[in-house]
Amino acid sequence: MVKLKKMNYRSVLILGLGRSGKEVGLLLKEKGKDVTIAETKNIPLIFRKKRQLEKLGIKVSIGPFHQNLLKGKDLVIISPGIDPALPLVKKTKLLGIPVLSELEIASRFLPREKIIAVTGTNGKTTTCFLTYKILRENGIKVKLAGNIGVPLSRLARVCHPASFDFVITEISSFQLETTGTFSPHVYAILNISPDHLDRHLSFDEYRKVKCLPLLRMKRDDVAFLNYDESWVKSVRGLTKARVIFFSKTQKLEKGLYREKGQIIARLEEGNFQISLDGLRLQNFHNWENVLCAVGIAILQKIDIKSIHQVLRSYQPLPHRQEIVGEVKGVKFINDSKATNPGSVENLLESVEKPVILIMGGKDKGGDFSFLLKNKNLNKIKSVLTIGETGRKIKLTLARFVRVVECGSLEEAVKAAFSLSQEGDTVVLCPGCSSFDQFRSYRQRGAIFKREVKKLLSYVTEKKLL
Ligand code: UMA
Ligand code: ADP
Repeated sequence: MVKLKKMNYRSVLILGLGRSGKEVGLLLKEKGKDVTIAETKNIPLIFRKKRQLEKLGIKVSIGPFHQNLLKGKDLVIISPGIDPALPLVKKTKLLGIPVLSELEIASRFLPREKIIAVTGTNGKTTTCFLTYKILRENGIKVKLAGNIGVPLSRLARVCHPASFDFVITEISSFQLETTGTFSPHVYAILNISPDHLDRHLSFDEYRKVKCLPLLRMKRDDVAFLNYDESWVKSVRGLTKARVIFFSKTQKLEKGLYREKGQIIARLEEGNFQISLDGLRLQNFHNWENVLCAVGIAILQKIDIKSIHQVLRSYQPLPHRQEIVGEVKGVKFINDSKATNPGSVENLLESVEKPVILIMGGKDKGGDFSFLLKNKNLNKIKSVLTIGETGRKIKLTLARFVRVVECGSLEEAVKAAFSLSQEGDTVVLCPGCSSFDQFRSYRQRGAIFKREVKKLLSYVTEKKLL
């Protein structure tokens, strides 16, 4: 018998009518709550959603977030994109009305022993997909949800808990920030580097948020922690859960590590070795994703041979160091999902020199001066900037490398090609999110690929090859 947490609130206000707001609204309406959703954007899509939801008895208010919205409400739920520092959210707290995230609410309607959650600054999506594939291909009934794209509240609404064994949930700091009880059965922290500092007060605050589930987990839960990162390693003391370390750089007495083309696992479940022959996820940073996914699979008693097979057949996801092609001996790579400064460092670790970087996008408070201390700085031949952070990146890096402000991605691709020579690599590695100029990192990556194709057909037509 599955035990779920209580949800005594009667009249709720949800802020934000994106995917999360809509799904948590539908979930709570089905549970008999009085639901109002408020959204500030007055665009046709929002009006369409309003009409749809009002037919189902959900009230939708479009316009500025006004204090009146709080009248009669005993709970406010915020979408991940809603900053808790907004005046209305602050007012809510002052009035003593609880503020919780969509993730918190969704998790109250799901059995915690079925939740496997993955967080970290980079590698979440890759790890979630890989874990999902290994489990699914071994007959485990598994779902994917969370920051990866499908709000967890959708799963809580449309899937009966008996219809799946586990849900692999990608977790962002935005979703965790306003949780009160969220506590998965398995929780992995892949790595931590500064990100989202336009929203979290400091790097320290961001890290604290990532620890919240650890504080709530129980003895029979499992936390996977990256042994290579001193801070991630240090949080082991915060949890009652069993801790399993993984390391891509050193041998561990207990845990999972990589040694001479093999994964070695030394766990309570036994000692295992998996050959990494033929694995496509070969970049150094991907090892932590692979180690973590393998650890989770071993806990589920999945046969080592099957894990090996899935690892070998796994195709890396697009927009993550994706090779697009070559034009006149210049290689083009799409790393549009590199949305924070740390992921630029990972890219530099993976590529050979000389590299021409296309960087920039929405300013998330990231500090690019770290690149000046990076041991791979000399791999960068030039930087071409796009978007909101173009000037900031130029001011930071221009004394050390050639930086050209291009504004648009189309211009940056052309400029990169004209500055390149045979043997160079051009990488779209923004280090910033995409929302200043694009709908998503996917659209940004797709435009980059389109522009590279255009270049290729141009040089082919003109017989420049
Ligand atoms: N809004 C207002 N007033 C405001 C601010 C926002 O009305 O003052 C509205 C917006 O107009 C929008 C809604 O609130 O309609 C906000 O929705 P949202 O941004 O939370 O979007 P969702 O569609 O619910 O998507 C969220 C995650 N978005 C963010 O974290 C910003 C998605 O992660 C996630 O896939 C989805 O829930 C399902 O769980 C995206 C993301 O960029 C991919 N995540 C960040 C990242 O990966 O770095 C954390
Ligand atoms: P996330 O979901 O956390 O954004 P992704 O798997 O989508 O992670 O990868 C995002 C970016 O980070 C890509 O540029 C990818 O090459 C890089 N990356 C993937 N895994 C890791 C890792 N473990 N450490 C650092 N960077 C990583």
